[in-house]
Amino acid sequence: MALLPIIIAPDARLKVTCAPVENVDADIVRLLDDMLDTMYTAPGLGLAAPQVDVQKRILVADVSRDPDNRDPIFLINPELLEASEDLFKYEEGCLSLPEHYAEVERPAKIKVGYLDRDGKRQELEAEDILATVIQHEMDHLDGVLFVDHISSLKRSLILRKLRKTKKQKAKETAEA
Ligand code: GNR
Ligand code: NI
Repeated sequence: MALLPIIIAPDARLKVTCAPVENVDADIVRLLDDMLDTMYTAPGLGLAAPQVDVQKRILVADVSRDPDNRDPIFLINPELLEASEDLFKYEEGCLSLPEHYAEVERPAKIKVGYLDRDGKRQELEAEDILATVIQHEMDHLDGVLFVDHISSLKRSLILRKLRKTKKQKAKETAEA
């Protein structure tokens, strides 16, 4: 059990294409568990490895929102196998873009192939919020943030505010 620091945008480490996991070994399983703890503590509905400075194709998610009935999923090397024509619109947030939200439309139903935490090949079908969160996390693995799906005007506004907040935080740290 360990909580991992979450990288806040703008940061070059959120823009990289992550590498596939070669072997689901004990280190990967520990990372999955640490990511899940970090996600629940944040709290968030999902978390991708690059957000915690690990450039590997790994994500965790749990959209149950009920601490007494947790339903986590662990996806390693996820691949989109199918995506519906019909779309689902949802107000997205991101732990790497704190306090900023915007509506994004994505396929409403998806089918994903992946390795589970035992390294076994699995397939998963998801719809609505879970489909949205999985696609949001899979984007992170290719250096894509939800703001890359909205107008450049809204994106610039959000990134400018985040840059300002970062500068302010750095200044406060220097003064302390
Ligand atoms: O906590 C999160 N909520 C959320 C809401 C709508 C769409 C996607 C998400 S994922 C996000 C956590 C996060 O940043 N994952 O990368
Ligand atoms: Ni995110």
